[in-house]
Amino acid sequence: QEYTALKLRVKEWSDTARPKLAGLIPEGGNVYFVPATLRPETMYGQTCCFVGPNITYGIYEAVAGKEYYFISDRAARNMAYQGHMPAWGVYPKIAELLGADVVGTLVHAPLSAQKGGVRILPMESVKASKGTGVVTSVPSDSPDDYATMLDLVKKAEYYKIKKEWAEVEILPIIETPSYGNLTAKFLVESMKINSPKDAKQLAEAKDLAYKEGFYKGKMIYGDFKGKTVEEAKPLVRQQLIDAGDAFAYAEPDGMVLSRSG
Ligand code: ZZB
Repeated sequence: QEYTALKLRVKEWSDTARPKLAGLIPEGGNVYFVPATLRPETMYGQTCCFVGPNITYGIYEAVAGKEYYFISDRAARNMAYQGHMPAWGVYPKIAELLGADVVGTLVHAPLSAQKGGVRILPMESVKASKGTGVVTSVPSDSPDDYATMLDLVKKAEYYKIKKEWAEVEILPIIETPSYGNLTAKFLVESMKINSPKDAKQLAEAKDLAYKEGFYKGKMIYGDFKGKTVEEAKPLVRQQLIDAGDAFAYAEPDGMVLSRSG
């Protein structure tokens, strides 16, 4: 899997994370949450960024004294063999935090229409074993994100979040012939998906959203408005990489290794 790894710079830590990180990040150093995405063309529509509340994450030094990545251990190790850490195979760990510790942190999300930043929020279905364990949320085009966002708003107290962190306006960015301009909302409603725990239906909805978006979608927002999604995807990705806001991240095929070895 070839992902785009996006750099969401921390603007303000959650109350739980701040004291745990005191003195660990040098003056002038920036920490980034780094979600892995297959849909760089949807980044205009980011409304928050998800972590698994029970997943253990690290903060790793990617550029000495300057850049630090909040990701899973596994992702840090992979990145160390893809040229994204200070030296080959080296991934210095500065701190360890639980996903729950960083809920409420405010980050700057590149390209997002939310110019003031977006919040780190909990998502139970985040897999520690995939991507970076950090997932940026685009509720206009990802059924999982849409269903989770509805649940977070509905049960804000249970999730220990402020309702307004999740209650962010959903921006239409891609128009499709079958599902309109809010693909995820359309699919969640028409398939009667009631909860982020409806895993089987959500997987089906994701499949449909990918296919319709990629083959029939047209951009209705951003620099490549009017182009097809197929045309815009590599252009947005390159723009993010050129700006220093993203980099290519490949997922090694661990399944094959464990099966044969
Ligand atoms: C933003 C985005 C916008 C995504 C969209 C999808 C969609 P896949 O398809 O199964 O290979 N993701 C990444 N890492 C994780 C994780 N550790 N746990 C759970 N979800 C994860 O998965 C790739 C997509 O799944 C990624 O792309 C990410 O969400 C999420 F409009 O990033 B995506 C129709 C999907 N639309």
